[in-house]
Amino acid sequence: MSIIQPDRRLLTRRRLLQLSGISGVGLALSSCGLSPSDHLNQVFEPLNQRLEELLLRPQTPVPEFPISAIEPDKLLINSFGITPQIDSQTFRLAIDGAVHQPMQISMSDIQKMPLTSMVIQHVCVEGWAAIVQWSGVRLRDLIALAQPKSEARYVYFQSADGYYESWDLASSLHPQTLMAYQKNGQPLAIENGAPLRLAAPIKLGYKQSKWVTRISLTSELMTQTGYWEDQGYEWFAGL
Ligand SMILES: Nc1nc2c(c(=O)[nH]1)N[C@H]1C(S)=C(S)[C@@H](COP(=O)(O)O)O[C@H]1N2
Ligand SMILES: [Mo]
Repeated sequence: MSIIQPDRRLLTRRRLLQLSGISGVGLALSSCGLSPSDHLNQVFEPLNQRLEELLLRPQTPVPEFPISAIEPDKLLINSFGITPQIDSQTFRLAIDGAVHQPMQISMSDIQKMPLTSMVIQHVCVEGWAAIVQWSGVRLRDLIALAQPKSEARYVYFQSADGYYESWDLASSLHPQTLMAYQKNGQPLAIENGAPLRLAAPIKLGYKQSKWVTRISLTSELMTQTGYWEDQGYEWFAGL
């Protein structure tokens, strides 16, 4: 299964990773619907991650698209199960784990934080992509509020539909990694993950959890790394 290449720079980076022989990126892109039987990926993930972090320079901003490039009809709804209905008035996002200040934060408090908008490409491994504008709060600002402990290295995201994901901390602190509550200038639709979803130009679509209810920092990568990852998809899933 092929993937849309947003630009040559990304192709070059991916090539580099493939040539280095350490990347699972190629593996993931061909694994749609398959379930690799080997667990070697798991074992090598931390090594992979360190090298990928180095090669991809996770804090480097990804070039954005103009507003005129937005493709409103191209973002396909991709949900593995039921669409949870969340009351944004009573909703609280929990941030806990390896933090000094565990917290529960309301949407109105989140919406008082600085708003960041970006027009980026969303890439799904199933072979489609869409240029979308996401607006919301930087995940790094939320994580900073909870005061991460020095041992924090990974970030787990729990979603209301039972979906779960984990990211490396560096990617989570990227300036274009957002907890979005708007899409294309409108409040986020329920199907797109309202009230709050992950959005970032640095990772594949399945890393971008919708309906996030809980963010937990950890020092270790635990066995259940993600809904699709646990079925064989690559964990880092960098673009
Ligand atoms: N909670 C949750 N988040 C999810 C998914 C899901 O099934 N549940 N699907 C993922 C996949 S594979 C993609 S491509 C995007 C799709 O986002 P969209 O439905 O807003 O287009 O959501 C991601 N986040
Ligand atoms: Mo996807």
